[in-house]
Amino acid sequence: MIYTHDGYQITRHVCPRNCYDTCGILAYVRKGLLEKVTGDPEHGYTSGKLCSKGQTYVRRVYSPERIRYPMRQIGRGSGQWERLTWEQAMAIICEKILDIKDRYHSTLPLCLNKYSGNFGILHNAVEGMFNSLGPTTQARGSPCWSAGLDAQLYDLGRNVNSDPQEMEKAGLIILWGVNPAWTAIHSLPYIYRAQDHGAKVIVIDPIYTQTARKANCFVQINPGEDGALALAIAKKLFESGRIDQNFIDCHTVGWQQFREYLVELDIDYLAGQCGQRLETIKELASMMASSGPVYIWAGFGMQRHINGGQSLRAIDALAAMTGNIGVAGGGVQYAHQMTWGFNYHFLNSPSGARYININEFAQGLKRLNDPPVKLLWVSCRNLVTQDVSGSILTKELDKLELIVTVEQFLTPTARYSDIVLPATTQFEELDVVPSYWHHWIGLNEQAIPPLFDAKSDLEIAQLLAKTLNQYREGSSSFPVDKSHADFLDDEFNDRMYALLGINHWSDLAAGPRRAAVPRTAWEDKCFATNSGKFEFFSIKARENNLAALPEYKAGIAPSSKYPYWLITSHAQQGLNSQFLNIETLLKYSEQIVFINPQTAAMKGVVTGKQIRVYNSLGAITLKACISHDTPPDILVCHQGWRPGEEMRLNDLNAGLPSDMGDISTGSKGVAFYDVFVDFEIV
Ligand SMILES: Nc1nc2c(c(=O)[nH]1)N[C@H]1C(S)=C(S)[C@@H](COP(=O)(O)OP(=O)(O)OC[C@H]3O[C@@H](n4cnc5c(=O)[nH]c(N)nc54)[C@H](O)[C@@H]3O)O[C@H]1N2
Ligand SMILES: Nc1nc2c(c(=O)[nH]1)N[C@H]1C(S)=C(S)[C@@H](COP(=O)(O)OP(=O)(O)OC[C@H]3O[C@@H](n4cnc5c(=O)[nH]c(N)nc54)[C@H](O)[C@@H]3O)O[C@H]1N2
Ligand code: SF4
Ligand SMILES: [Mo]
Repeated sequence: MIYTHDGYQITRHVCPRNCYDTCGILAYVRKGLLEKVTGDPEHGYTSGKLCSKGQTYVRRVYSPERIRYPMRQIGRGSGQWERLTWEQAMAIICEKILDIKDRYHSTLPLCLNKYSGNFGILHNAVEGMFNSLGPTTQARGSPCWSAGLDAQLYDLGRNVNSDPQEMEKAGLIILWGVNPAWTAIHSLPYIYRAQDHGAKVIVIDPIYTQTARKANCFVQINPGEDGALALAIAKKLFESGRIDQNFIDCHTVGWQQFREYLVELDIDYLAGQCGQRLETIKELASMMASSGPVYIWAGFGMQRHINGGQSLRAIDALAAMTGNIGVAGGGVQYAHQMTWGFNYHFLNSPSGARYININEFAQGLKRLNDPPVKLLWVSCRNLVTQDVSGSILTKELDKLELIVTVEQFLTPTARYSDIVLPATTQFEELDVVPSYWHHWIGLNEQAIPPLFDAKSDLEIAQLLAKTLNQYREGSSSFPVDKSHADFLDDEFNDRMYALLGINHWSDLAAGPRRAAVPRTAWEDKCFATNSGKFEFFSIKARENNLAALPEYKAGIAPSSKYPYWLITSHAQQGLNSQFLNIETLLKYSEQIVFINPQTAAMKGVVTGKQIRVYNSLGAITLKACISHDTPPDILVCHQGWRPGEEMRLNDLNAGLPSDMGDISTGSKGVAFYDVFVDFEIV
């Protein structure tokens, strides 16, 4: 698996962050030291390139800030840490687990909160270990993509997408609430190539983003009003007969009802709602009708609103009525789960588990009393900065008897814990990592031994299971003697091997493989809905108390008390709360709020001024930057965590639920971008 070249041992890796791109990486090790990383040229989508965050990996691995040893905090939040051995840490945790079990005659007071720090499949060991303890309490759902996933399940039946490379074949690309120039940079070459072939690119976003700068046409939409825009365009196309009747007749159900609905719609009202002139809608309709295949990339950003799922259903309907589904270079691309068909044997059975919506975690902790949660295990998460309702959350955390966080850095969540356990990076462990955007899967080899006392989430799960059983036989059924490789053997199956065209996962050492899934999603037009067709009218949606049709559902608008939106979209140099603590990225380490010049002038704010941004939930102080990129009624502040930063953007976020998410992830999504504030000079 490892070969040498110029004195280096070169190993293959995958960036396991929650990122569209899931890049292939090569690591260069000499004399046991990781000296450099590059992109893996064998990766067909990321083609040997890494983003600025990926370029920091050597510094991240050897960062002086890394947690080196298990540690106990004397007084939660005190900052007084004492080093423990693994044996001591495990003893404290196991004694507490058994004590709780005895007092409550139940394992339900044990709670797990895990999400997206590392998407490697062996990290599912954490859930597996927890499930092996008996019925526990677990955070379920996603802060990220649930509403959009459900929308496409209603319309299409499965979460499937086309190969991003298909963009090259598009006549028109619509980047709808997505900012790939920051969040998925490896998609840009395909967009540029399409432009070279004559394709036009439209960006639909409330903010004039870096992606918008690359477009031929920018539509500055009112937040949460994508449904209004999609339906207005749909009405225009329908009225002028520019629809694909053949596709509609052969491959859809519910057209009759949708058509009747379109007839009733008031286009002036819809245009007003989304903040567009009728001419713009007319122009967008004619671009859609005259440009060849239309490739719509519906981003996660557009669905972070109370009506996010319904808005995506309207976009899907627009694509379907114009025959833009199942055609090369067309479709509505959101995210896929086609290459995640592992066995998940080690998850064990979560039977009897009690769930808390991950987006209402604080409220869930507060609500559950019979029995209450007493121990929290946090893994691959920085919930204190990333979750909504931050201030309620910390109050609820205060009531817990033990918080254990498995981490690489002393994040605000780790600092809120009693015990931190040091986690390895992807260069110190074996794994396999799929993507939710492209169709490549890569092997993540081990390049170097774990630093200091770090262990992988899998090893930690095994150590906990083993120690618990030493204390009390039969406490955990999690397999303790298997290696990472044994677990990969268990996780792969014939279907995954056939999909990747390999006999064994270790064949991936020769390079990442593209799964043999269709490059064009739905090319056979056999949809996975109950009807087997694209469903304009979804009985399933109606059964779930949602509109059966992709009807217009208005977003919410600012009030006179809190007249500005606060949009906290994803940062260029951070990956959620990660990376801004790494030396080379520290120069981006100041939290800035971008304000339209007109708005700023009204309050006498100039660039560099500290302003207090507030609403009924709290207040935070930020440095202002005047920017023409944001409209007068929106403040923009990119999410992220910087060391030493106590202020948290999500303290201002009530975490309104979005409309969908239960069927794909077990809980509704969250309207991260429906936040309203006012501000003043400090
Ligand atoms: N550099 C970087 N890359 C990342 C991440 C990161 O933090 N940094 N995070 C990763 C993760 S976890 C995710 S989920 C993805 C997210 O990446 P994207 O899918 O690009 O999503 P966001 O950044 O949330 O928002 C994208 C755009 O949606 C716009 N937007 C907000 N509200 C609306 C609306 O109502 N309508 C429309 N049309 N647009 C709207 C925002 O202004 C923003 O420019 O990126 C991944 N990649
Ligand atoms: N205001 C606002 N808030 C948001 C969003 C937004 O747009 N605006 N976006 C939301 C979205 S889309 C998402 S996906 C969430 C993401 O929220 P989280 O899933 O909490 O993701 P991260 O912030 O990346 O934090 C993951 C943590 O895992 C740690 N980690 C990395 N590798 C490992 C490992 O191998 N083992 C362990 N145990 N830990 C590891 C990292 O050091 C990091 O601290 O945030 C959400 N929060
Ligand atoms: S953060 Fe995203 S783009 Fe950057 S290296 Fe990782 S997967 Fe690639
Ligand atoms: Mo996300």
